[in-house]
Amino acid sequence: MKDKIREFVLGMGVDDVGFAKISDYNSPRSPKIESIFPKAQSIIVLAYKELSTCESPNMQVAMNGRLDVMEFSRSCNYKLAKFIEKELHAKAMTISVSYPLEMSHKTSGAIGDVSLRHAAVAAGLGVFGRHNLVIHPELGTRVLFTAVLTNLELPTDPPITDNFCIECNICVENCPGGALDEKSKTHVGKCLKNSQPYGLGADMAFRKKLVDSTSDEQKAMLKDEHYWRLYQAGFIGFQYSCFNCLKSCPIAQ
Ligand code: B12
Ligand code: SF4
Ligand code: SF4
Repeated sequence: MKDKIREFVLGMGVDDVGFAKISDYNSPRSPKIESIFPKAQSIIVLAYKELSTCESPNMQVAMNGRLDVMEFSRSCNYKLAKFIEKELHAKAMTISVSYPLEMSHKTSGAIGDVSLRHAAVAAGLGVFGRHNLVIHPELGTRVLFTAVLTNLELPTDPPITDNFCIECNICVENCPGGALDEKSKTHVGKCLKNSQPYGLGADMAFRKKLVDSTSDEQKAMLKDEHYWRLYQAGFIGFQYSCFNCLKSCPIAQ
């Protein structure tokens, strides 16, 4: 069964795939899988190489590369889920690259329904590095994940026991916000300030300032590039302005 699924996934152009029994997935801060899909038995994790666009100093181009992977991965997730339902006569549910996310005070909009890093580690696709990202043996850090949950019983792939991180600290030194200074913890606020300057925090601050401003100040604010970028983020979705930890890690590059 795993071979059939692997062949289907790799045939779509996905870079790698791994399997884990739900009981082997352990992400202490994430919701229990039973609360998402009570009969789920396994998680299938798909790995996609991030393009060299992440190296571009032009943030539109860098983000466009991310959008390409996101769109491709959404299609692959859906096709795999359909394959499982139609050909293997089982149930499947897709987990996307990042959003939609639960946007609440409880999660601060920073906890996915399934932690794809923990799922990738459980499925033998990589190990955590000093940057708190998962390093894949061939794709390095420039890898994104999606997943499909299913009630098929699929045995867990062997875990990776090597530690690829060489503790060179390049990721920590290249983080513009100091978000990686503390080991094994990404400081969410510090990262967001740099990686998503047109996110929820910026949107709230802009609106508050707008209502507290005079009519002339409001006109100036609406003509400002900052608002134009917020506007674009409003319909495109998350706009990352930093890829430093992802692109600077030398492993497998
Ligand atoms: C919300 C989110 C964020 C938030 C919050 C991050 C956070 N604290 O988890 C913010 C906006 C800060 C963020 C930033 C980034 N993100 Co993000 N993000 C997510 C998302 C949607 C959910 C993550 C989540 O649920 N976190 C909450 C819980 C699970 O985290 P946690 O238990 O507190 O674990 C943290 C630490 O304890 C530590 N950790 C946990 N266990 C262990 C074990 C060891 C041994 C070590 C060393 C560390 C460690 O890692 C976590 C980092 O704080 C995932 C997609 C998904 N559904 O998984 C993508 C995801 C994690 N992001 C990703 C990426 C690439 C990024 C960015 C590079 C931004 C960008 N330009 O793309 C940065 C990198 C930040 C970094 N170095 O950690 C990728 C990571 C791919 C990979 N190779 O690992 C993911 C998996 C998206 C994807 N589908 O591929 N992200
Ligand atoms: S994405 Fe940028 S700001 Fe966020 S942790 Fe990585 S290097 Fe730091
Ligand atoms: S840049 Fe260096 S310290 Fe950071 S994760 Fe990669 S190998 Fe580890």
